[in-house]
Amino acid sequence: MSGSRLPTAQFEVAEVVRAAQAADDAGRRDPGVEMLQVLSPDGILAGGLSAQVAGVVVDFSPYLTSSDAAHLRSLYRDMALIRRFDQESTALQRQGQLALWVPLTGQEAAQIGSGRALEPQDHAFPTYREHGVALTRGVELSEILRLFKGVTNGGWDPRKRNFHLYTLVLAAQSLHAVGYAMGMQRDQLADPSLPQAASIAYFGDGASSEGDIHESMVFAASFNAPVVFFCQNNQWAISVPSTVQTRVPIAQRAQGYGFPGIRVDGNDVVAVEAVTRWALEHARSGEGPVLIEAYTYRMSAHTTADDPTKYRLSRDEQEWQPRDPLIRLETYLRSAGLADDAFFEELATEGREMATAVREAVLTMTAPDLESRFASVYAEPHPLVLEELAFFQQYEAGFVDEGKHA
Ligand SMILES: Cc1ncc(C[n+]2csc(CCOP(=O)(O)OP(=O)(O)O)c2C)c(N)n1
Ligand SMILES: [Mg+2]
Repeated sequence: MSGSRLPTAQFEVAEVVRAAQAADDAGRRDPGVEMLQVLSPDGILAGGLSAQVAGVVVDFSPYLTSSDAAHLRSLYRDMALIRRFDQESTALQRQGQLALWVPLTGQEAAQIGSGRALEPQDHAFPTYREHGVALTRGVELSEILRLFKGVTNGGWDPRKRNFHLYTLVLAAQSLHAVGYAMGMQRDQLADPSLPQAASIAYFGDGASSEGDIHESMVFAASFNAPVVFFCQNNQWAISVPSTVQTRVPIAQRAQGYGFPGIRVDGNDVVAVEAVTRWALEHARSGEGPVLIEAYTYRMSAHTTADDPTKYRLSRDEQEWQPRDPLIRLETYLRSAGLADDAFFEELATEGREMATAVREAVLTMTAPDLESRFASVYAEPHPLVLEELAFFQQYEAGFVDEGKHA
């Protein structure tokens, strides 16, 4: 790109497509970095999992839960329910019930696998797309929709489930996660009867370019903070491909900070769960931070305000379709005789009932009254806020309510 002129939007799109193509040609799109996998896209399950991590062979097999049929079915159930929730939420947005929706389709395994690896005392710091992690933490799904309907500033109480509030400022939550981890580390040292705990910072491939991620990783390494950085590389930051964000696989960046980095198949729920369990235990037991790059694909739009046909190739979408995280687990469950038609039919019914309940909740949500919104700015009444409230009430009173005067 010439430095002598500012790029036009058209120029930027062409540049991005060229960069992606060049990365493809150079084999950088999927370079020789090892990607950990247990369940293949064909639904074939490997018996064990081990790999070189930061120069040491790590056996992840003790963290695999794949020999437990009920557990595998429950992982599938969580993925199916959250996909159904995603579909219903998209429909609700299209019908004008939500201001915006952020779909997660394609990322169910990355989210359910990592969420199920957490212990109750751990703390999760999400972006705006972690609906699957919310499900695993027991957050009421309709609470998420209160946020997207715009009738709450937060949606849920983070202290109840150790699932913090959605953060739209890219990567800001990684600083919160590290700070929280450092606090938990000190609390535990002061009171060894407290359980060892870790935090997990979710972020995307695009957010990995933010300064906050660098600062978080430096702090985490310096203070050996019990934190797991969990990057869902879904290949896109809105319209910018991940190949433009980084010249090396994101997992490899951990080396520069001096802690382990692992790339896992983000569409393989079994591997994601095992690797995240290992990483959390590593962090909790005082071994320090870990970076996990869950290599996945955003099968849908960035948000309901986005149209991916404007910037990405249908070729890529078709390439990722057979790697769908739900299909591969269904294939395995059926072929191993661990789930039959009745299981999948019951699950579909459960999904429909959940969707109906969520829809009813959204249709009956009401906005909080004006005073309470101003009252929650500070813990104590504040003269400036009171002044602003009075101004706003006067302003609102200036509108004629057509209903009343018709
Ligand atoms: C600090 C900051 N810069 C820019 C944005 C606008 N923005 C919102 S989402 C997004 C793309 C993020 O991509 P990625 O981190 O890969 O996460 P994904 O949306 O793919 O899950 C951008 C640029 C923002 N929210 N915050
Ligand atoms: Mg992304």
